[in-house]
Amino acid sequence: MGPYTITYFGVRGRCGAMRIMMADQGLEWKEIVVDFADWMKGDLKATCVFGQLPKLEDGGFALYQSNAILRHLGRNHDAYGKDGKEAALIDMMCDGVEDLRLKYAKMIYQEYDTGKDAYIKDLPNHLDKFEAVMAKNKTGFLVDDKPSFADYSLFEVLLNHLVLCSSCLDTFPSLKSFVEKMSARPKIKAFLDSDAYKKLPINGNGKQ
Ligand code: 6SG
Repeated sequence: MGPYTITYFGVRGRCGAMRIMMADQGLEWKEIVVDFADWMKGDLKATCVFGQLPKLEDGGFALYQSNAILRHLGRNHDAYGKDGKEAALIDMMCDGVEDLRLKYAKMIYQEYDTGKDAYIKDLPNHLDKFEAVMAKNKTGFLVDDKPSFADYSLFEVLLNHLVLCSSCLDTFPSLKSFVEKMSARPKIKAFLDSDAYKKLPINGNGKQ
């Protein structure tokens, strides 16, 4: 077992990308799954810096905020570019993915019944930005020539969007090829095929 422990609810949610990243990096980690009734007691919440999960423990070091966790893993495992400019571009792409993640979460948790169709209709106006970056870089990744934490985050968000709308990448050849190639990486494929992954719902309210 490696030094990492994830504490989170029994969903993919904000841990989907970090789990795929750790799997692809060949890391092992422990999972502590928090039951919502236990969470509501408030004792664990009171110990969390922002009163939220996920938490990543790296040995005795505790970290909150899913994107800070991705960055920490990126630094630790050489998935944060070759120099400061590449790191800045990777940060930029991760923040772009975060914007899409927040829009998706708002639709899933607040507007699923009334807003899903409009969300899917507007989706190309967000995906085209990632398509342009991916097409321009030509390596099959957003920045550099190997996956960074931003690629894992984008990949996971795209998998979720393919569940929402299976044709959503049909007009985006670079993103479609990216998802196919990431899905075929042996350690990612093994993880996506695992019960540990498949048993978890994408979102906490069961919508997808
Ligand atoms: C929820 O929002 O799963 N953390 C969540 N909720 C509990 O008391 N910016 C940070 C980050 O990137 C956002 C953290 C995030 O790390 S994730 C949290 O801690 C709280 O605030 C989304 C998710 N939701 C499902 C879930 C299971 C238990 C609480 C939330 C839905 C509501 C109740 C059961 C299912 Fe539920």
